[in-house]
Amino acid sequence: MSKRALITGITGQDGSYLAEHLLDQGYQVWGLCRGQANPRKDRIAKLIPELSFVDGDLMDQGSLVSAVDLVQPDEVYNLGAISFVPMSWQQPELVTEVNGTGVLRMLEAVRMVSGLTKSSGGGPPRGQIRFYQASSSEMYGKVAESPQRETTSFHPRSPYGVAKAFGHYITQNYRESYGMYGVSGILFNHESPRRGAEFVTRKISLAVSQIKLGLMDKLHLGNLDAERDWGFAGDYVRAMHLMLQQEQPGDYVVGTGAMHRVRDAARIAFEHVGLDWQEHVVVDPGLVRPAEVETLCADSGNARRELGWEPEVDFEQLMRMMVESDLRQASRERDYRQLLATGSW
Ligand code: NDP
Ligand code: GDR
Repeated sequence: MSKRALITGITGQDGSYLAEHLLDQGYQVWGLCRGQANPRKDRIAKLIPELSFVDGDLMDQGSLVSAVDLVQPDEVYNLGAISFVPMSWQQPELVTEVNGTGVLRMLEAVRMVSGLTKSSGGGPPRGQIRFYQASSSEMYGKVAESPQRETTSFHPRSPYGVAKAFGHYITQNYRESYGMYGVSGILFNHESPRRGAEFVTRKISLAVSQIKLGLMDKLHLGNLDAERDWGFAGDYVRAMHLMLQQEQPGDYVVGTGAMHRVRDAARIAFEHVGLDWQEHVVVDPGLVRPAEVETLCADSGNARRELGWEPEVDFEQLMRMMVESDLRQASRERDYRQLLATGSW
């Protein structure tokens, strides 16, 4: 019998890579989708035709219980969130509801369907359903030690980071209170050609492709000195799956251990198409955050030793992969527009 997985956040970057990975491993995969006509659902359904869908919203407890009951999954991956950090200053209450309380709702759905009640303490995990929570390096915020590991204390710098810390602790609490097999992956920034256009790496790769084709000239960025540990999303979903295959549940830090600045991302991307980044990048103080996370770097020693996980794509390869992908897409669109303008089909 093949295993069954339920993924929230299926229309997002990680949802798509994780679904592909699990299907490759022989799983049946369901994606939780919200809204009566979500255009992103059509896109992912075209990309991954083997996927099944179930309705639900992290804001709606009943819908989550119904979804878990219908799918009867072996594994639940809770990736759904409002994931763009600046949005969490604009709508802090909504972000807290989805990214924080939403985790609690998903855990409650798993607990109810599994029939779990209070743990008698200790012993092996109980219940059939294993739960993965998408925790974030944003919980470290103003870092207390570098690189950051599982034991590094949290000092989140945004409502997003605070909500993620709640999700992290409540997952630990369900493990301790109910004996649930629940784990959190503390993932550092990971990117890909499927990354949302609002995040800095994709904003850069999209702009570079447009500038190279003469369709725009300037790229406005905020803090060029912010340092991140950027990896490839396709590598990181392997770690999510491995975490749920361990005998004992545990939380793991996942990152490459290499740090780069925003300005390095811009330089590599522009250089890849033979351009000088300094001629095109404009610093816009309006894009600087109210409380910035200046630097993040992962110590993934535990994930490497205990899960046998290793990243395969480095930062330069990642930026070049994203630029190449956007350049192909932008060239196709330009050719299409030219065809339309000249009428020569
Ligand atoms: P995306 O922003 O690409 O995807 C977010 C997903 O969440 C979308 O599918 C969206 O669906 C869904 N979602 C939003 N609101 C709700 C809701 N109310 N109910 C159900 N689903 C909802 O994020 P990523 O794929 O990049 O990240 C996946 C997870 O990992 C997120 O939780 C993120 O916070 C976390 N994370 C990401 C990192 C990264 O670098 N990518 C690093 C660390 C953690 P819809 O189409 O309906 O809007
Ligand atoms: P982050 O990713 O906030 O780390 O969260 P993002 O790519 O948005 O920012 C990274 C760093 O770049 C700086 N920056 C800019 N960022 C954006 N978006 N746009 C700009 O123009 C710009 N200029 C400079 C930012 O200030 C920041 O320091 C991502 C998300 O995927 C979260 O959901 C996830 O939890 C964390 O990564 C780990």
